[in-house]
Formats: sequence, C-alpha cells, structure tokens
Amino acid sequence: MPLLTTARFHTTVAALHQLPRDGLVEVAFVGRSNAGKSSAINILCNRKRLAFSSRTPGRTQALNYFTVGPEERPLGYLVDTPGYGYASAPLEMKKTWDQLAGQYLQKRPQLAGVVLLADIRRGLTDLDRRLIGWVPAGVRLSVTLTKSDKLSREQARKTQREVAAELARTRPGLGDHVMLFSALNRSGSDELTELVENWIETGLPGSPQPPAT
Ligand SMILES: Nc1nc2c(ncn2[C@@H]2O[C@H](COP(=O)(O)OP(=O)(O)O)[C@@H](O)[C@H]2O)c(=O)[nH]1
Ligand SMILES: [Mg+2]
Repeated sequence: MPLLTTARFHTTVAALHQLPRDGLVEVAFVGRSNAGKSSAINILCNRKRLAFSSRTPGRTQALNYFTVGPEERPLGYLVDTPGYGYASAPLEMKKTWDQLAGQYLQKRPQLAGVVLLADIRRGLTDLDRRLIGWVPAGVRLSVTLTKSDKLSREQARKTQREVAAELARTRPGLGDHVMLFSALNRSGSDELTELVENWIETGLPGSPQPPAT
C-alpha cells in the first residue's frame, strides 16, 4: 500500500511539552493561513477530511500529527502546522504561533523535512522568507506553489521560475525544489507524494538507514 494512504490521525499538540517522544521522523507542512496545507495533506493521503480544511483561517493554533506506516510498525508522522499571516489575528495568537510552530521548526531533532506551501497567486511573502530562514540547514526543505489551477499553465511556470530563482540565491539547492500543485485537479500530487514518502523512508539526513526487515 502506498505509504501516505496509511495516514491516520494521531494527536494534537498545543504546547511543546506535548510533542511525541517516540523519536519517529516527521515531515511538517507549513505556510500562511489559507495556503492550502490541509487540502494538500488530504490529497497526498487520498482522504477527504483527514486534515480538516478549515473555513476559519488562523483558528487552528496547534500541530496536528498523522501517523504513517503499518499499524504495528509506524514509520513517521506528517505534521499539519497552524497557518501564519492571518491579518486580523490578535497579537496573542501570533505569539502562540512563534512559540509553538516557530520553536518546533527550529529545534525539533526528529524533523526530516519541511514542505512550505504558498498560494501561487501570492508567491513568496516576507513571512514565508522568515520561515525559510528558520529551517535548520540539515533539514530538507521544499517549496510547493499551491492552487496552480488558478493560473494558466504559462503563468504558473513563470511564477515557478521566479520563485526558484529567488530561492536558489537564498539557500543552495533550494531552487531545484519548487513544485506546482493543485488540490483541485491533483496536478503535482504524484511528485509531492514521492518526495514526502522518500523523506520519511530515508529518515533523518545523515542518520543510519533503518534495518531491512
Ligand atoms: N482552487 C483551489 N483551491 C484550493 C486549493 N487548495 C486549497 N484550496 C482552497 O483554499 C482554501 C484554504 O485551504 P486549506 O487547505 O484549508 O488551507 P490551510 O489554511 O493552509 O490549511 C479552501 O477554501 C480550499 O478549498 C487548490 O489547489 N486549488
Ligand atoms: Mg489547515
């Protein structure tokens, strides 16, 4: 069975001390509120409402964990993070984001990779750039431009090239990892699935491979 289709809800983490302690690798999905994080997780896992597609952006201020892998031998977690950049979010909420998701991204040893999702119509924003700066050098990072169905193929490719060029200047190799994605028509979903599965299967960069069973 394809790895991500085994995904099931594990837990909601509202404070750092609640993070799982089992050491399984994690792949985090990050991005502005409304960028399409939950929709993308649902598509990758081939489930309609696994990650709740919230109609109230900025409301879900917690990390949501989904387990992947066989029931008896879980391989890792997908982590849906709270969106940032919700314009009318009270300051308290913004602080919570920095303390929880911000700290999580910067300090989590189990973090194997980060998928940053950005609405293709907006491109990268300063909040996205700030977040990219937080991802430690050893953690893999990929940028996915969501809602590609909203632009013509030509316009989408143009934005992809522009974002890639900017990222290539920011972080070595990152320009090669800009993908186009649509939860509406599923374009790009095979590519993103493959990437995330690969990150989970290969584990933490630099760590030994799990023994073959
Ligand atoms: N047209 C289109 N709409 C999308 C796509 N992905 C998400 N949306 C819509 O954008 C809104 C926010 O999506 P959601 O997944 O909840 O974003 P999140 O806040 O980042 O988790 C919802 O109304 C989705 O239906 C996409 O690929 N294409
Ligand atoms: Mg969401």
